[in-house]
Amino acid sequence: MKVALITGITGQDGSYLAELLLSKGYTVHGIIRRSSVFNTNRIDHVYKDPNAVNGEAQLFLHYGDLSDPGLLTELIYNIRPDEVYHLGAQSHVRVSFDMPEYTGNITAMGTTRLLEAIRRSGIRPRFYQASSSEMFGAAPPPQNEQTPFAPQSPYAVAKLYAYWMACNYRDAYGLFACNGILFNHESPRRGETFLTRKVTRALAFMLSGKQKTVYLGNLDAYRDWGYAPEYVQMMWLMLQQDQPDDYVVGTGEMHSVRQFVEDAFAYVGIELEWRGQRQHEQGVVRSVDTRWNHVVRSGDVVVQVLPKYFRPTEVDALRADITKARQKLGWEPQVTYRDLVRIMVDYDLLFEGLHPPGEGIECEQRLGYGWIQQPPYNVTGGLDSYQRLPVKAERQLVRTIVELLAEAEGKW
Ligand code: NAP
Ligand code: G4F
Repeated sequence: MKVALITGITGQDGSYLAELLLSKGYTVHGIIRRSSVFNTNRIDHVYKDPNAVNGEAQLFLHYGDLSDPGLLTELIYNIRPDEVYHLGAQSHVRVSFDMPEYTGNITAMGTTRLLEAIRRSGIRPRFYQASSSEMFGAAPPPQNEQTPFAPQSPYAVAKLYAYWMACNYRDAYGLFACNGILFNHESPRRGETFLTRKVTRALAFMLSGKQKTVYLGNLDAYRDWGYAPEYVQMMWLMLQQDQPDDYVVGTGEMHSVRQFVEDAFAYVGIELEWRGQRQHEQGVVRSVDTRWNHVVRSGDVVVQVLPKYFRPTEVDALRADITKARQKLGWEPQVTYRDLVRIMVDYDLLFEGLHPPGEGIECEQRLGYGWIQQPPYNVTGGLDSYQRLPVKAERQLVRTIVELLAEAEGKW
């Protein structure tokens, strides 16, 4: 039975990866940060208390931090992992301009500390480095493994340093180290301050009468947005190859921020039009489905652009050239951009206790990600309380909603 260690297990990707590895029979160890409030809500549903359940626990959590080299060495030495997935990072690009030194300390130096912990321990796990398409920065799309890097933020510079450290430990010490250069990937578990989730969550809040307007930055950047659960499968696959290598993973499609906003609103029957200039633009409701006109009306300003959300230097356009991953790993993304918008809106509506259109949930079920458990949120009382329903009840609730939707459409 293989043993894996995941840094960043409480994050979006870490939580999906933990579920994937558990479904493959791995024993999974994760590093979590001490926090004054619970920060494990993305993985609570797969955690079994090792003290309470005889022999059943396969997921073990350890306090630690990427700033603490001694502890990292101790953890590697004691856990003796076969595979290390290094996902922990200060991962927010805009925040990295506010905290450049901290971002360098955690995102760049944290990687060196972990690599050194591995080297000094004498244990030789396979190593996955969570590299980012942000490293391509100003390089025009499409970007692939040969594209010269041109980072545009402290985050991207830190990730580039970490990328080269992983390459160096591969060349210098023969470590089986792989860089997954992943383009943006999203899900209902995406952090609430990243663009896609900020929009779909705000939309759900508007439809439940809790919010009037969402405040955004640059609407004219383009991103290659994919579905996170598919991307963690690629992380695992990279470490199962005969030789270590670096791979670009994306969908090969790109869309603007503006389009994402329009498509999310259009999916629930709200049409937008844009007024004003770049840094002060507004998204105004042109028409609205009668279902929502008790909370949203024609003429409402639902999007307001604010200069403070612009970045000092922006990455204008990212689109992956996935030829290598397609040829060597058989990568073919299943969830399209259109599906992704629908999945995220459906779940955020569900989390707000609203009846979602359901095409996204249906798509997710059709594609059969059997290893994903339903998102660990309170689906009845909204995101505010974060009280959990038992997992079975959550699954039942989602199933019931899907059945009701199908029935309503005469498909049953
Ligand atoms: P995320 O949701 O922001 O998760 C980041 C994780 O890192 C969290 O578990 C966080 O812990 C942990 N972390 C932060 N600072 C830490 C520290 N000082 N010590 C230990 N752990 C720390 O990010 P994600 O979207 O899952 O992304 C996973 C990785 O892939 C990141 O390295 C990210 O930069 C990279 N990446 C992401 C994308 C994407 O589109 N999602 C694309 C390319 C690369 P807390 O929960 O306690 O905050
Ligand atoms: O969702 P974002 O914050 O993601 P960004 O900056 O592309 O970074 C994400 O993807 C990277 C992979 O390429 C990861 F490495 C990184 O860790 C992270 O997961 O912003 C997407 C776009 C940007 O162009 C941004 O300027 O949306 C634009 N945007 C416009 N208004 C906004 C907002 N982004 C955020 N977060 N918040 C806004 O209000």
